[in-house]
Amino acid sequence: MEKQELAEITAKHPCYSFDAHHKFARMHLPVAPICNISCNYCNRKYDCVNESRPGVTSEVLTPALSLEKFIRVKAEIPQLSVVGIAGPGDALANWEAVTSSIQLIKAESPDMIFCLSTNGLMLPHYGQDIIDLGIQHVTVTVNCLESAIGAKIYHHIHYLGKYYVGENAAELLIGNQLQGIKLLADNGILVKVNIVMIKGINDEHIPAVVKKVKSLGALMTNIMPLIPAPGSVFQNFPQTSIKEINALRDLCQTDIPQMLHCQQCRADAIGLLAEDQSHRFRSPKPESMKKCNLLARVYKIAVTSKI
Ligand code: CLF
Ligand code: SF4
Repeated sequence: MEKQELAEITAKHPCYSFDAHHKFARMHLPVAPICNISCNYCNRKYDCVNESRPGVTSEVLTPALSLEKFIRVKAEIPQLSVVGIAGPGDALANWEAVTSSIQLIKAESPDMIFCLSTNGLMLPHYGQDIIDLGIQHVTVTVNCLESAIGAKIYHHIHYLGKYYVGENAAELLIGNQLQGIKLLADNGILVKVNIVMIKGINDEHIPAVVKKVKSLGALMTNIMPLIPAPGSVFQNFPQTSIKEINALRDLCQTDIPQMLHCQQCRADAIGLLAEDQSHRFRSPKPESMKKCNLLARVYKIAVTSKI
């Protein structure tokens, strides 16, 4: 895609463009219930904290139901420009459902901009599929570059049928995140990197993360506060204050543009960033959704028991 064309698309993306966030709306498709890693700030009863605010659960949709919902939302919110996948687990741990949903919506509305967020573990495996599917915007959460720090942030990962913990897990995850960012950026995908600021764990290390992802081709970073989720390992950690976040953003602004207007949205958020309309479009639980939730629970038990 030409640079000019990408710039025009990005001008309509409410997260990538500050000017767009009052004018254009996004819709998240909650089609990704499963996650393949365990962040210590996450309680999987809630949405993925790498992109979302903890404490709000979402419905989970099948691809067919997400198309139905898209058609309803598009009819009522004409400023809708972006369809994104942001959990409630990881987009790439649910790749088949994500792919089918995007294909269905693309056939219905070819002009939509597609976006997804991921922890990056599976990027080296699905990066080419993302490019081929025509997704132009990808957010990767990268909290650190060193496995010793990562071991304090991630409890385990589940990768290609194996279960890893500690520094081995962190090293694999970080390596895949960085490799994936480079693959996407080299292919013209607009990569945003989210970083969760956890005081005493990665706060002093964040400027190094920003510099590294910039060198790999990331376009902007979004330094987000830790919101301690009840039931998570970090539940008693202090919430990072906006003053601390802003000081770090100011420091990193000299390296790469900073996102300043993130709302840490729900996995089923709909509308302008500051005016969530998701409650208007929620559907009663159909059988297919119950099956989705059951699948997520079974997977979680399997992963937790290292099967
Ligand atoms: Fe959604 Fe994320 Fe795409 Fe935006 S959200 S997948 S990039 S369309 Fe945006 Fe929400 Fe912040 Fe995410 S305000 S949590 S940065
Ligand atoms: Fe939770 Fe981390 Fe998975 Fe997101 S990537 S759902 S925060 S474990």
